[in-house]
Amino acid sequence: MPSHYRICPLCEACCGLELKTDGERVISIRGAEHDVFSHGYLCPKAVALKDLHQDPDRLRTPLIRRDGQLVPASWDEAFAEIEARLLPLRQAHGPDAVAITLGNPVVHKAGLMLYGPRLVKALGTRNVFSASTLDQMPKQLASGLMFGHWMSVAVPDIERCELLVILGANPMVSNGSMWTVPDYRGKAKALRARGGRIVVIDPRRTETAEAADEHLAIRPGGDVYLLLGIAHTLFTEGLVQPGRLSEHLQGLDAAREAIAPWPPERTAAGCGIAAATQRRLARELAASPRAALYGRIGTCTQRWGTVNSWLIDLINVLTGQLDREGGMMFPKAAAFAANTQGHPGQGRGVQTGRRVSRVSGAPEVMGELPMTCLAEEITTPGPGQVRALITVASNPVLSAPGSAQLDAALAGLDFMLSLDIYVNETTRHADVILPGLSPLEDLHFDPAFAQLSHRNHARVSGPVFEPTQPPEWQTLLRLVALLEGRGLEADIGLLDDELLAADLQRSAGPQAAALMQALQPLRGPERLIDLQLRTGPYEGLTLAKVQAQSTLEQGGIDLGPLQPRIPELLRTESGNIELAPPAIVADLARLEAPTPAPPFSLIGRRDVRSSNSWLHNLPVLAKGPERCTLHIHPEDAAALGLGDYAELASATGRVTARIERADQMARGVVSLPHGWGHHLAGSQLAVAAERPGANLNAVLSTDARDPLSGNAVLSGIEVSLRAVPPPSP
Ligand SMILES: Nc1nc2c(c(=O)[nH]1)N[C@H]1C(S)=C(S)[C@@H](COP(=O)(O)OP(=O)(O)OC[C@H]3O[C@@H](n4cnc5c(=O)[nH]c(N)nc54)[C@H](O)[C@@H]3O)O[C@H]1N2
Ligand SMILES: Nc1nc2c(c(=O)[nH]1)N[C@H]1C(S)=C(S)[C@@H](COP(=O)(O)OP(=O)(O)OC[C@H]3O[C@@H](n4cnc5c(=O)[nH]c(N)nc54)[C@H](O)[C@@H]3O)O[C@H]1N2
Ligand code: SF4
Ligand SMILES: [Mo]
Repeated sequence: MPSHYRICPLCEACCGLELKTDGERVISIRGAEHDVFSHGYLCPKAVALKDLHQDPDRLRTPLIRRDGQLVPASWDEAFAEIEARLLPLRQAHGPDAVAITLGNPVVHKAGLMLYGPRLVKALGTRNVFSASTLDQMPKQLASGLMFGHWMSVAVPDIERCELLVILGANPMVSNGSMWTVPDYRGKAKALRARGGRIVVIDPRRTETAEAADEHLAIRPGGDVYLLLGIAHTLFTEGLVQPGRLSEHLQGLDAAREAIAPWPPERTAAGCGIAAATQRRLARELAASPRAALYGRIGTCTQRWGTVNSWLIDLINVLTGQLDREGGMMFPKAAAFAANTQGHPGQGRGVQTGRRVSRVSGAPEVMGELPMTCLAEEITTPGPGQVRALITVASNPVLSAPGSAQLDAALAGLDFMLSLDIYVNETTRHADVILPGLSPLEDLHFDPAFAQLSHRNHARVSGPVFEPTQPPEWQTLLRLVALLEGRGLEADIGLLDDELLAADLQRSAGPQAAALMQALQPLRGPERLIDLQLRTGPYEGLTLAKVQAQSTLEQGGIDLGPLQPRIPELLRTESGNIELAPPAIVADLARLEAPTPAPPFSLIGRRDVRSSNSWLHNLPVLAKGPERCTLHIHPEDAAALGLGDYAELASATGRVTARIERADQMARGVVSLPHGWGHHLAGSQLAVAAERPGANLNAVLSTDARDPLSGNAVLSGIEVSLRAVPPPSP
């Protein structure tokens, strides 16, 4: 029975897997024991790759809408339909009339990740939206402003750390985010076994908190106050000790001044954490020889997301923990890392607001507008109105706030194209759907997550089965060809060559032709990966070399523990770490004294057997207890007289959810996971529809954003609850 080495594409941990197959069937899936990065670890989702490969609902042919129904069609028919319907709309109304959304799996699929930007460029639209503004945009913006590049994000050096403080993340369940760290559980255990400590700051006593030394139940949305209190303590108690970084800092005095109004005694009410505790945390972070303060999605999906992300790294700098072994360090990826290219220690920094959204005037960040602006751009008449939409691996009807408005807006589009593998809540509105591959039919390489890994590595895995459809990079290029007016018969190979040659002309100048030659005979993503490895920071790496070592026996190439990278990594204009970016300091000036907490606040939650909205159709993950439940403290449930179900209402929406009493919740905080609500007519998700769950995003509103990054506010929403009978089936 053949065994295959395969990297899991389902989450950021990027675990190496061992698959045994028999003909077209998957027999078993285990962790790849010799993988240099994940060492045999895997989670329950990896096993579901078998169900995903075999899922009868997974699309295996294009679909076209005929007489209101989505029916199977050939690829040529599908592209002809796109040409006939999309191009005239764009011609008549201009490039901004066509919007695009890019979803989470784009980052996990090299073909989508490397060729998606080609489509975005060919569209030439300002209306680019992605899951980034429902997630980590604040982190990327703060990192960009401080260190000079969007992907210069520091991660905990967990294997050498002695004090790990986790704010708004649950890696025990999520398996890490903006921090590629397979087997967090094992690494956390080892940290504690060597005498280290873990502190988790989260409104819910999470799985990660249960396995830590200390849990502090913060008030939802209150992180800005806690972080200010910590930073203030560092300044006023003489604990500022950036050490080696001192000569690379810009704006230390401005940062001190911005924080001066916020002593812990003033911030305690806003975060629900006593002033003495805030001071103790500051002293511990400063005193530890190896400490990391790590903040993730809970700190980003707030009004103060960018300010929070800045404060976190400011504290890491002030305590001397940034860029130090065992602290927060910067990975050095073998390929695709802009912070390894260009001039070491010098750059142009990042900019935002080069365009603004038409309706709300929200600034562009990283080339994107906020996802919470999509619906209004479709429904508000006037020049530049969005009339057509392309969704690429995204399900905003479940994943974006204001679901009901967005769902209605999609129904009103003149044309919608989806690149997806399911007919789901979003793609049911499409006029044409072009399917992607099963992950087991596709090449796997991680352009993004190697830039966020707790240890440097290079790994790649090939398809386990012969592809049954064109790979998605080719689909994207066919769309580019249509948009460029090359027609239905365009030579995609030639287009690929031309686009790469043009890129090389810009980046490599006189060496372009020789490089192009060296990459023969590769095409598509493989050629781009080879190019990036060859021109990356590790001498002698090529795709062939990484492929040769990415086997079950060798498990990829280990490139060692993280090394200090400042000042070489910096790409700011000043060549220093910007400690007080003016936009962030100005935003902070608008922070007001804390107000009392509302009676009930709503937060989210993730489950080990789920991934956002799209693994709910796989039997191996769907079985067992219902996962889309509203967690509430038992005493709160009793006080409200709740039975088995409650209606949850915000100022803008309401849903009914099953109640689960959970003493992990702080009083006055309730939690519902996102990505559910699979009851909408026209979806083709037979398993998911059996237990559809409630859509959290139907309760959340499109109005609340972090103004700097455009990120949606998904946490700390004021809600009310009342007992209701079970929903009728
Ligand atoms: N309230 C609330 N909302 C949230 C969050 C939250 O915490 N709370 N989390 C947010 C976060 S962090 C994220 S990242 C977003 C995710 O939200 P989205 O980006 O919308 O992504 P998913 O829900 O992961 O849906 C993925 C889509 O890609 C399709 N797909 C899967 N594999 C492939 C493939 O190989 N090719 C193609 N073409 N399509 C594929 C799936 O069928 C599905 O339609 O949700 C966000 N929404
Ligand atoms: N099993 C599973 N794994 C996943 C996913 C999934 O859906 N399921 N999604 C993947 C994706 S797209 C992402 S982005 C990552 C996210 O990975 P993580 O960032 O680890 O995300 P969560 O598990 O949602 O943890 C966020 C934590 O923030 C807490 N929180 C909520 N509000 C606040 C607040 O105001 N302050 C603080 N301090 N904490 C708060 C929540 O209670 C929660 O425990 O996970 C990825 N991995
Ligand atoms: S932790 Fe993530 S990458 Fe690892 S097996 Fe699970 S889903 Fe796959
Ligand atoms: Mo995400």
